[in-house]
Amino acid sequence: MPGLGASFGRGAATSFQEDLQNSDCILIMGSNMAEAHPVGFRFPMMARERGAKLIHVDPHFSRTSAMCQQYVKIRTGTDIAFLGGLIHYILLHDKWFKDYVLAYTNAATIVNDEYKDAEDLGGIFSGFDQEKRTYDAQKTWHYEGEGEGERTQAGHHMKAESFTERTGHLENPLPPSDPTLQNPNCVLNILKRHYRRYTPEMVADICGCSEQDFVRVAETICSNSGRERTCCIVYAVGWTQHSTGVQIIRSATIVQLLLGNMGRPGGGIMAMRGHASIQGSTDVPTLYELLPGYIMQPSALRDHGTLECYLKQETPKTGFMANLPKFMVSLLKAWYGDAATKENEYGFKWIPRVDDNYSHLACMIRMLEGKIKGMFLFGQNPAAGAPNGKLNREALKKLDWLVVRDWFEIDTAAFWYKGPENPDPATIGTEVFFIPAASSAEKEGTFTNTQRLLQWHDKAIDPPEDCRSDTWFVYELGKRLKKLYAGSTRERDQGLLNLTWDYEFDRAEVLPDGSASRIEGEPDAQKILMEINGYTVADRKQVRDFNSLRDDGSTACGCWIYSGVFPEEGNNRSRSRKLTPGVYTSPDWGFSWPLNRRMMYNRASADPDGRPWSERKKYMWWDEENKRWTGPDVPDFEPTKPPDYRPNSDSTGMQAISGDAPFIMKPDGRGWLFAPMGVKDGPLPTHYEPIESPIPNLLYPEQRVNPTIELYHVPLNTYNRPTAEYPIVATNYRLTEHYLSGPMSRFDSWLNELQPGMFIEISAELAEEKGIDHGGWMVAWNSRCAIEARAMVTRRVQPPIVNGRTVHQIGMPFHWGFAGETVGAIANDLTSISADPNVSMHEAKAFTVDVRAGRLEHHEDIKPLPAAPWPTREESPDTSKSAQPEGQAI
Ligand SMILES: Nc1nc2c(c(=O)[nH]1)N[C@H]1C(S)=C(S)[C@@H](COP(=O)(O)OP(=O)(O)OC[C@H]3O[C@@H](n4cnc5c(=O)[nH]c(N)nc54)[C@H](O)[C@@H]3O)O[C@H]1N2
Ligand SMILES: Nc1nc2c(c(=O)[nH]1)N[C@H]1C(S)=C(S)[C@@H](COP(=O)(O)OP(=O)(O)OC[C@H]3O[C@@H](n4cnc5c(=O)[nH]c(N)nc54)[C@H](O)[C@@H]3O)O[C@H]1N2
Ligand SMILES: [Mo]
Repeated sequence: MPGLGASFGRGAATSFQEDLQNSDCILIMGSNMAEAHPVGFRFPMMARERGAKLIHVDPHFSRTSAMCQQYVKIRTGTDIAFLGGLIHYILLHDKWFKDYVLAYTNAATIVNDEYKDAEDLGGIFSGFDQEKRTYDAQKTWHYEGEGEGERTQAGHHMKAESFTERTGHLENPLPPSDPTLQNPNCVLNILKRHYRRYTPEMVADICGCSEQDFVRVAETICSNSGRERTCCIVYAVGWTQHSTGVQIIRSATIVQLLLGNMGRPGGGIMAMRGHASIQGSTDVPTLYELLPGYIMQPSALRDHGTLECYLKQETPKTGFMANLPKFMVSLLKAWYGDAATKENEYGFKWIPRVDDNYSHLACMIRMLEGKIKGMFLFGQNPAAGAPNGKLNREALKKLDWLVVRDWFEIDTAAFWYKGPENPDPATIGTEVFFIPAASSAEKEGTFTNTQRLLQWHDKAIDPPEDCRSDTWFVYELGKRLKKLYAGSTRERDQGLLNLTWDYEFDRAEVLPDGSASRIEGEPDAQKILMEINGYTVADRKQVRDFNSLRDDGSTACGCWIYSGVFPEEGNNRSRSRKLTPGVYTSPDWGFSWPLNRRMMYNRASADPDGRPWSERKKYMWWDEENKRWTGPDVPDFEPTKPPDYRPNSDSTGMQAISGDAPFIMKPDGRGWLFAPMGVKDGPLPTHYEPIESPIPNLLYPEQRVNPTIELYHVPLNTYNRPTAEYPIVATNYRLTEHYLSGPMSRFDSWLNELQPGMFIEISAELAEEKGIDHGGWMVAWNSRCAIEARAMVTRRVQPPIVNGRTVHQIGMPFHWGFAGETVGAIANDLTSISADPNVSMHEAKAFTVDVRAGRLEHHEDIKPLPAAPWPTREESPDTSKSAQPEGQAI
């Protein structure tokens, strides 16, 4: 089962945190960077010292807000309205960076004329299948002349997460365009129409901010973008954890492309990722629908029977991902070694095929339904950390066995005898195996941080007693399984039997104090990294980088995007620690994928002719004398392709990308303002209300929420109706002093002293209305559960005025549970399970509740309150207006 963490903070920063110091303006939105990324926050602070403007847009005022010159309070879940307002403002006031936009984006590209915009169809786009509640993008969103083609989108069960699925496929790398922008179907005109009603008034009405505050933000961002200045956008899970999360991030990319901020110093989009190495766990994924390096997992529901069919279907004709066959075959060689031959398609048939949504949340629903027998849990605490904590705990009770490998007896390991429901162990059949895990200081390996940087850490000491590293455990488990299945002739066992499994330590493992390790059987993490980097099969020499990979079985590589991290014996680049004075890209500090490149799309830092846009914002440029791209970073471009190179419409692969097209992953090399494919809920971000929201959609009254959202209608997972029953908007967030669902901090007495217990932040107005005292107890509940906590009455949360009416909004940390030195209510008992269509993300950042003063008298109170029967799965294809209860669509 994929890691919970992995499914929460998807994305990758386009740049590196040190580069934030070069920004002239930083918009922090959906992130509390000062508290959740306090070390990296020094760079926005350095920018501010140099005169940059910092802006924070967030439902609650935090330490980040306090450090910014502008703070705008918004209602949670309304970011697309805000960012759509920015797009409208940029276009209306002609603030877009014309030379950049016309050359580097698909602004001038013509979309086929069957395309109908959400603006014309009341909030849905053409190509929508009412029954399945999915879009067929290929049908009507494509560029002029592309036609439907052979390729279809992956089914709904496959999230659009592989590079090839995201970047799509074009027959013609030079799609028809109108650089004069007269054609009504060119992207920029579609964009103008789509956002024409996202006016400052509309933004203020939906988001609950003031028009003036919004306009001030828009002016600040626009006046700090262009040739001479750049603006960066920083986000984290305040954006991702929404039913529209992927589209919120898309909106930011549109803003940044229009303003010419992508691929330039001080620009870009900084995805602030979470857990140590969560970036790593999506790169070499713990995800069900991806193979390492964002290669699509073969699917049982597509034409993936043979490697040939798979590659034929998935390989784009143009752009960088045309290299897919090299990466795929090299991956198979790394996994299956000598057993992978041309004759058996390198063992392709041994890879399991996906046939449904197996993301964490979907699996917990299956578990609740009794369809899953056992679970291994490596460093994850779903009993408190996953949305709908109560449902998660109930699901665990349905298991036959559960293995928890952790440092502490966490909530998920103790669910059978402790917890808000006072469980009776005699009634629970789950056998729980608690296995102690080594901590990061007790093992060696790499972390990949938020800026795609791999850094090696040595083992400082051996883990105590029976604690072992996760690598030790998995390696040992693999060895035992191989032994168990040895000699089997069943086809389905051959993958396991042929798996290369040879990471023995064949050098002495010496600890920093010079003593020998006493851990027997610890695999050599360095060997694993060497395999990930890749090697030539004949002589087992490390390959320099992924440009050396081949599709004929002569090379092996465990994860192509990491190739180059260990380019030759003895050169573990993730271990390098050299700071080069004066070069802030620090190319000798760790290894930044891909190819040790710090900033993605950096070809865009030069103009179409290859000259820096300005002296002040110089980064990479074309060196005419030496005929190559140069600058302080690794060019994100073919190093010797001149700016004036032009393909023709028959060109394939990288040949099809012209010398002035910086977005080489895309099949046309352009930044996509309009996405003709690759997103499942629309080619343009559109404002929808959160699944739970007390107000209608002011922009599209007929279409309340994202029409493609996946809902799970099971008794413990009801959704609150947009009625007066749960009128209060709620969100949640982190505290510097605690970590996630709390195991890593709730067992630490010093941190507990600093933040001793669960609380809910409420406004003075709400406190007065409900008679709740500051510091006193309060109860928050909805149709799923009820929790009690101390009330913090504060001006840090203030009710937004939405469409002329006061909407109360509250916020709370989500760090507590029932295990640990301090215990407290679980915020996630109030959140629900749902899945956004692109990445299966839940909507923990926006839900509804009601509150009262006082305490929960006894645990009986926690029984779910009467659930509204609407919406059900059957009823929810309801974009047909007539079927709507209360005239509203979900
Ligand atoms: N101390 C500490 N540091 C951490 C963690 C921790 O638990 N403790 N966790 C780590 C992990 S795994 C992650 S993923 C990162 C997460 O880092 P962040 O995303 O910064 O963490 P949060 O505090 O959950 O959410 C950020 C902000 O989003 C706001 N927000 C909520 N809803 C919305 C919305 O609809 N729109 C907007 N614009 N803002 C909204 C919240 O009010 C909050 O201020 O932090 C990492 N760092
Ligand atoms: N309501 C709400 N829910 C959220 C979020 C939110 O903002 N709001 N954020 C979400 C996000 S972004 C994330 S990342 C998830 C995180 O959710 P989880 O992944 O469940 O994170 P933790 O609660 O920190 O649990 C991690 C566990 O790993 C253990 N551990 C640490 N190191 C190791 C190791 O090396 N080996 C092993 N075996 N165990 C180890 C720790 O002791 C801890 O018990 O929570 C999500 N849930
Ligand atoms: Mo996270």
